[in-house]
Amino acid sequence: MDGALPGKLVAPPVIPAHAREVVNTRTVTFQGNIATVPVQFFLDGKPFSAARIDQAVLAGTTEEWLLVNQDVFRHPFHIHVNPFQVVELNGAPTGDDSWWDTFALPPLGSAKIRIYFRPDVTGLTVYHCHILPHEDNGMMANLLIYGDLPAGFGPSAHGG
Ligand SMILES: [Cu+2]
Repeated sequence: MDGALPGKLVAPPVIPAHAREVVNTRTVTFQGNIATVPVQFFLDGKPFSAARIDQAVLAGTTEEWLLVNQDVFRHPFHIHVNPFQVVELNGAPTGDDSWWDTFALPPLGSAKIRIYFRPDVTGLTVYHCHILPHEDNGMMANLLIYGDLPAGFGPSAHGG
């Protein structure tokens, strides 16, 4: 990337995520601790670290992520690059085809989402809570979207 703006905006995928084969599932948990100063927020029990890749996904595939909010606060999940569809909310099917880049997780609730990782965009990106004091105090994680890998590495080598 040379820093130039793209010449056109990217439309959501034509085939909805719920109509695509799910090749991998993951669970991401959201936790908070307001007993500390400053407060701390975690994804999968860990505060953000720039030195760690938390999830690695294969470009061109669809994944289903169960987002579990173990906190008493609402946490709006936000992910960069690829939009997602919410297929279940608190375990109940949504029947909703809307594309989201941010979706509020209810307190002590869950959302199951499907993400189609478009094949033409690879690299490192992030997902995080979209409440600034939460993401700034730990509730963010690194996502690697990878393309071709050397022989012997593939979807079975996924983290998460
Ligand atoms: Cu939050």
